[in-house]
Amino acid sequence: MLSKRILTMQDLSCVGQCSLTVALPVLSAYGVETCVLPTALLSNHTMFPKWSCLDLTQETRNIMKVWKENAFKFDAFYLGYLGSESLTEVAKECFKNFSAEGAKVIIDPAFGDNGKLYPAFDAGYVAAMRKLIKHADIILPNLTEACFLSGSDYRADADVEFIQRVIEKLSALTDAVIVLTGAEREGEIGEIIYREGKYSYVWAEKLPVRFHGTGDIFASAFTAEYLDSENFEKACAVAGELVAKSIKATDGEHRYGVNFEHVLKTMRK
Ligand code: PXL
Repeated sequence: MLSKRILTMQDLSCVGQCSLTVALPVLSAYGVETCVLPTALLSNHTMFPKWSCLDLTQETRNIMKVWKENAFKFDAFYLGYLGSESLTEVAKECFKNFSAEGAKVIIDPAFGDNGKLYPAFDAGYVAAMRKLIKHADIILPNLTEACFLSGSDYRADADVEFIQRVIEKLSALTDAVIVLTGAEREGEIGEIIYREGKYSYVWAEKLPVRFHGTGDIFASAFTAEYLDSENFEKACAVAGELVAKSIKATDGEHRYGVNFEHVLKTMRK
């Protein structure tokens, strides 16, 4: 079996599961050969009171120079938290130089939640992401990111109708399939998928707790399942189930992430 080789581009946070420390184990467990382009090295993710951050823009350019000499190509790119505007330019260079034929670009904008930007970001980063998503085949924004990208006011009590209006505004900026994550309706949470002017929906039971890092688990499992089946609804259902099982397996300090390791372990035959 010829497997797909993907490149994931996101930060490496040493403490607090997110980004690469989630993407690598999840993608491997789902059988996807994964290469990495680390965008930044952080002491921990930015939901802790303090953090250090080394932006790796310069080193990514050194890495890409050698990759060119080695003629590396990837079947898909999966992007999460990058960290700075210059890294969105690096991402574009990456797509241009290292795409195998028919390569897919999947972008999780990963810059905010609950109506707010993450601490490291500002309007300039949102504007850079707005340009980057033009290069995507699939984007995975939550409602906060969809609102910032489309210039809509965020509403914590958003219903499906409101979310669809935001999605339609966002669709003016990109031809990508939009998979809006974390949509809510009575007692349920799920994804609203907007593809070629049509909607589909994947709903599951809403759990009464929220944990940091679940967006990255969702995006990683979605990517793995989508590359295998090319079925958006199935990819959302599989990813949503991994998140729900991981939340159920978790007790303890929320900022450290959910116990997805336990779920991956129980996937062993
Ligand atoms: O999970 C998103 C994420 C990824 N990487 C870093 C973060 C966050 C969210 O706060 O701080 C460094």
